[in-house]
Amino acid sequence: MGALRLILADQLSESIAALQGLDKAQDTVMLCEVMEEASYVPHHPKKIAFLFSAMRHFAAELEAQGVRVRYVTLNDAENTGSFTSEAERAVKALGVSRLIVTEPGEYRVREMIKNWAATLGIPVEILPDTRFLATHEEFAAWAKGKKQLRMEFFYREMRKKYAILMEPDNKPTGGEWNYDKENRKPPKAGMASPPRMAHKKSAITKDVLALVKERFSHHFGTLEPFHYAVTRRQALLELDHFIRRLLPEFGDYQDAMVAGEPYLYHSLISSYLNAGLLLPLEICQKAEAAYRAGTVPLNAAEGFIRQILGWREYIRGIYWHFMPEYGQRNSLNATRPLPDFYWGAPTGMFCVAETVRHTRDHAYSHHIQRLMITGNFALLAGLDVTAVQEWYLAVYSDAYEWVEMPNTLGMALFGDGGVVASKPYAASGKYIHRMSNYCEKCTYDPDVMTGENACPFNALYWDFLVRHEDKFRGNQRMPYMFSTWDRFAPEKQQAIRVHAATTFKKMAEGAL
Ligand code: FAD
Ligand code: DLZ
Ligand code: SF4
Repeated sequence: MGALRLILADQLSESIAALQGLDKAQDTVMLCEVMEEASYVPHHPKKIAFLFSAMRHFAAELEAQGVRVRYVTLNDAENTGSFTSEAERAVKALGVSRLIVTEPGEYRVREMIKNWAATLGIPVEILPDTRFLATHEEFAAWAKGKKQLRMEFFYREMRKKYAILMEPDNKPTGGEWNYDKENRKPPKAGMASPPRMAHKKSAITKDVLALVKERFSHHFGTLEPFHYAVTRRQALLELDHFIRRLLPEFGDYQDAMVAGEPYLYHSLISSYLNAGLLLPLEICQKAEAAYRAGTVPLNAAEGFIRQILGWREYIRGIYWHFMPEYGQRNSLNATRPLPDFYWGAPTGMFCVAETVRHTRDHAYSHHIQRLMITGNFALLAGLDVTAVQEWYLAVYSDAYEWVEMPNTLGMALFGDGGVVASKPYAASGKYIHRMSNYCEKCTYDPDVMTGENACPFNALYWDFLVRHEDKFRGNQRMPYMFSTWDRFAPEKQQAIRVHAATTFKKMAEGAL
C-alpha cells in the first residue's frame, strides 16, 4: 500500500519535503480546492484564482511526469469542503498506509493536521518545510536569552550561513552589512515604473476564472484583468524581468509612493514565493549574481536580499516562536471598528483611497502603502487588531497568517508590544507628503493640523502618542516626539485633541 502525499496550495514546489522519496508506482499525490480554506476569510478573487490555477498547473506538471494525482476541484460534486474531510475521503477511497504532508504555513492548519493520525487511523508524517532558510530550532536558538529580537542581527547570521554577499574573510561584501541609508528616496517628479509582464491565459486559467467569478464575486476585489504568473516557468520569467529591468532602481525608490503606480520598482514576487513557485535561496543567489556581474548596484542587491533572507525569514521565525499566544496580543487595546473605506467606501483621504484601490484591483499594494498608509491609519486610529489582520489576510494575494500576522500585528499595529518594532511606525501627514505625490490630489492639507481641511493623520498622530503616553514616553527612540508635543501651547494641545475626537466621530459616521 502506498502513501497519500498531500500538497497544500502554498506548497507548489517540486522540491517540497512531502514529494521527496515519492514512489510513482504506489503513492498518490493529492491537492484539493476546499471551501473552508477559500472562505475562512473573504479572500480576494484574484488570490483564489491565482492559487487554484497554480494548483491545477502544478498537478498537471506532476501528472506529465507519471505521478498519480488526486485533484479535487471546488465544483466536484463529491467535494466535502475541508482538508480534514477530504483527507478522510481519500484515505477510504485509496486504502493508503500513511499520509505525508509538509508542515503547513499556518498554526491553525498545523493543529488541524496534528489530529489526523487519530481520526484517519493511519500514521501521519508532518515534515519540516525545508524551503525556508532558517529552521524553527535555529530561530529559537538565536532568540534564546535575547531581550530584543532585532531583524538586523538575525539577517547577518543568515548572510553568513548561506554565504550571500560575503567575502572570503567572512566580511560582508562592500564592508557594510546594510546599505539602507542609501535607499529610501522620495519619488522623482513624473516617475513611472517600467512595464510589467502579463501572462497569456491558459485554458486552465480561463476555467478557474469562470469558477471564481461564479462562486466568489461577492468577495472584495476585481477578478479581471488577470495577469498573474501561474507556473514556475512564468514566475521565473517575472523574477528575471525584475532583476534585469527593475532591481537597479529598487533600493532607491523602495519607500516611494506615486498615484496611479501600484508597483514602481517592487518585484511582485511575494505571491509566487509564498505559494512555492519560486524559492528564496535561488532569488537571493540571482540577485547576488547580477551584482557580481555589474548590472545591479550593491545597495539595490543588498536591500532586496535583506527583504528575503532577512525580513521574510525573521517574520516567519517570530510567528512560530510566539504562536499561539502571539495571535491573542493587543498591547495597545485597539478595538475601534474597521471603517468601511477599507472595503472601498468613499473617503476624502486620497492616500487611503488610492491604496485601497490598488488593493482592490491587483490584490497587491507595496510595503510602504501597507505599512505607512493603511497600517499607519489603523495604528493611529486604534482599529481593532483582529479586524485589521483579517483584512490584510483576505485582500493580498501573498497573504498567509505566518507572514501577515507579525507584519500586521507586530510591525504595523505595535500590537505585539514591541517584539517586531522597537517603536511604533506612527507618522503624520508630513511623512506621507514627503514620500508620495498623494497629498497634491487630496481634499485634505498635510500642512494643516486642525479645522475642516486638516489632514486627519496629523491630529490622530499626536492623539495616538498622548493616548499611549504611559507606554511610549520612556521609549529611548521617541524622546523627540514627546519634546515636540511638550513645546506645543496648552491651547494647541487641546485643539489637536478636540480635532482628533471630531475625526473619530466623522469616521464613525462614514464622513472622513
Ligand atoms: P518587494 O518590495 O519587491 O520585496 C521583495 C520580497 O521581500 C517580497 O516579495 C517578500 O517576499 C520579501 N519581504 C519584504 N518585506 C517583507 C516583510 N516585511 N515580511 C516578509 N517578507 C518580506 N508580505 C507577504 O508576503 N505576505 C503578507 O501577507 C504580508 N502582509 C503584510 C502586512 C503588512 C501590514 C505589512 C506592513 C507588510 C506585509 N508584507 C507581507 C510584507 C511586504 O509588504 C510584502 O512582502 C511586499 O509588499 C510584497 O511585494 P513585492 O513582492 O513586490 O515585494
Ligand atoms: C489560501 C488558500 C485558499 C484560498 N484555498 C486553498 C485551497 O482550496 N486548497 C488548499 O490546499 N489551500 C488553500 N489555501 C491555502 C491554505 O489556506 C494554506 O495552505 C494555509 O493557509 C497554510 O497553512
Ligand atoms: Fe493622506 Fe493627509 Fe496627504 Fe490627504 S493630506 S493624502 S489624508 S496624508
